[in-house]
Amino acid sequence: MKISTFITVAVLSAVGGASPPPPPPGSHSPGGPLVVGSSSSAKTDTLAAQGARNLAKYLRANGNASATCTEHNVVVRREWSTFSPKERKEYIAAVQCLTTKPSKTPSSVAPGAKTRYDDFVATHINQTLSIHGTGNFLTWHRYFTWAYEQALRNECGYQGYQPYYNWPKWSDDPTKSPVLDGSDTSMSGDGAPLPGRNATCIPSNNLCQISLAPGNGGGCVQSGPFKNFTVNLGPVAPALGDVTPNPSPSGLDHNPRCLRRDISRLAASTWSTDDQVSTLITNFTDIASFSTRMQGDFPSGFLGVHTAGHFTVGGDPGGDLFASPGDPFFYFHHAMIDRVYWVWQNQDIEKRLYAVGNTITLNNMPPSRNATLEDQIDLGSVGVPVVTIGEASSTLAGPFCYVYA
Ligand SMILES: *[C@@H]1O[C@H](CO)[C@@H](O)[C@H](O)[C@H]1NC(C)=O
Ligand SMILES: *[C@@H]1O[C@H](CO)[C@@H](O)[C@H](O)[C@H]1NC(C)=O
Ligand SMILES: *[C@@H]1O[C@H](CO)[C@@H](O)[C@H](O)[C@H]1NC(C)=O
Ligand SMILES: *[C@@H]1O[C@H](CO)[C@@H](O)[C@H](O)[C@H]1NC(C)=O
Ligand SMILES: *[C@@H]1O[C@H](CO)[C@@H](O)[C@H](O)[C@H]1NC(C)=O
Ligand SMILES: *[C@@H]1O[C@H](CO)[C@@H](O)[C@H](O)[C@H]1NC(C)=O
Ligand SMILES: [Cu+2]
Repeated sequence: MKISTFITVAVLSAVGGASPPPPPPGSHSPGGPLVVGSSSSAKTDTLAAQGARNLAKYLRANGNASATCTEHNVVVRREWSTFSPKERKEYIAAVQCLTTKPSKTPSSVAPGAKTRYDDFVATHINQTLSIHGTGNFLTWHRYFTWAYEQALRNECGYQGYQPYYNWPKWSDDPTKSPVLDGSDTSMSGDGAPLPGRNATCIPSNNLCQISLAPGNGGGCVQSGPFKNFTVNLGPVAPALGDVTPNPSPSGLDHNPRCLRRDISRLAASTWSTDDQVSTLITNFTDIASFSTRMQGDFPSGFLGVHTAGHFTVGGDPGGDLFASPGDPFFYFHHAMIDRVYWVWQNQDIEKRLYAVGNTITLNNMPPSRNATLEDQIDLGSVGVPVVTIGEASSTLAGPFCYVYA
C-alpha cells in the first residue's frame, strides 16, 4: 500500500468523504441570536475530506513527502468523540503523568516550572510575543503540539496520538462535548459558578475592543480528572479579575492555584461555527491573510477562531494569551488550529505547503522583517531539536508524519 492509498482509506473512510454534505443546519449570523441545537461541522469536514483527496493525489504524483514518512508510520489524529472510553483514560493518565515528572527547565530560568508539563507552559510564556500575530504562528504551534504528543508517548507511555476538539461540532454548547462534559473520561468541565463578574475585555482591560459577557463558571473546575489539577505558572495577562498575581511580572515564578474555567457558549457559538470555520478555509487564499484572520481582527470586533477556541474554556489560565497551555484543553484546541491549517494547505498544495507570510513581531509591531522558511523554532526546555519553519510546514515531512481524520 502506498501512503496515498493509506490516506484515501484511513482518512476518507473516517471523515465520511464519500458521502455528500448534509443540508445546512439552522445557522445564525455572527452576533445574531443563538440557535441551540444547530451545531454541525459538515462543511468543515467536507473541506477536510476534499483536502485529503487532494493530498492523496499529490502524493501519487510526487511520491512520499519525505523518505522517512511512509504508509508504515504515518499516523492519524482523531477527534476526542471518536476515542473509546479506554483510549480517553489512557490519554488522561498520560497528561497527569507529565505533571508528576520533574521539570527540565533550570530553576534560574523559570523558578515556577516544577513539572514536565510546566516546561511547555514556561516556553510558551517566554515566547508569546514572537509566536502570535507572526509568520511562525502556525508552524510554531504545530511543532509545540507535536512535542507535547511526543512527551506523552515517550515519557509517559501513551500509545495513542494527540486528539483534537472540532470546534463547530460543539459550537452551540461546548459542555455537550465529551472533552468538556465534566465526566470521568473528559478533560473536566466548567468552573464553579462565580456570579457578579465583569465582562472579559479583549485584547486587554486597557484596550477593550471586544467585550465578552461572563458564562456560568469562573471558579475552580469542579469535576472530572482535572478537578485537582494545579496550575503553577502565570498569570501574565489574566482574563479573570481576581487571579493571584505571579510574584514575577514574567509569570515564571511559582504561583500554585486551581484550574479555573468559564466555558463560553457565546464565544463558541458566535465565532467558531461551521460557517466561520469553512469561510476561513475557503475565503483566504494567501497564508498571511489566512493566519491573520484566524487570529482575529479585534479593532473591527472580529474574535476569530483562535481566540474563540481559547475562550471556549476561558478562565485561568485558559484565557491568558501567555499562560494558556496551563489548561490541558490548550492542546485539543491547538490540534484543531493545526487541522484547519492542514485542511487549508490541502486545498492548493503546490502553492500552500511551503507558504510563509507575515513578519517576526506581533501584528508587525514594531515593524520587522518578513518571516522566512529558514527562521528557527526553538522550544527551549521542552527539549526537542531546533527546526525551521520550512521543516515544520508539512505534516508528512521534517519531524512529522501524521494526518487528520
Ligand atoms: C516511500 O516509502 C516507501 C516505503 O513505504 C519506500 O519504499 C520508497 O522508497 C519511498 N519513496 C521515496 C521517494 O522516498
Ligand atoms: C526564554 O528565551 C530565552 C532566549 O531564547 C532563553 O535564553 C531563556 O532560557 C528562555 N526562558 C525560558 C523560561 O524558556
Ligand atoms: C482530589 O484530591 C482529593 C484529596 O487529595 C482526593 O480525595 C480526590 O480523589 C481527588 N479528586 C480527583 C478527581 O482526582
Ligand atoms: C469590575 O470592574 C470594576 C471597574 O473596573 C472594578 O472596580 C471591579 O473590581 C470589577 N469586579 C470584579 C469582580 O472584577
Ligand atoms: C472574504 O474575503 C474578502 C477579501 O479578503 C473580504 O472582503 C470578505 O469580507 C471575506 N468574507 C468573509 C465572510 O470573511
Ligand atoms: C514582505 O512581504 C510583503 C507581503 O508579502 C511584501 O509585499 C514585501 O515586499 C516583503 N518585504 C521584503 C523586504 O521582502
Ligand atoms: Cu500560543
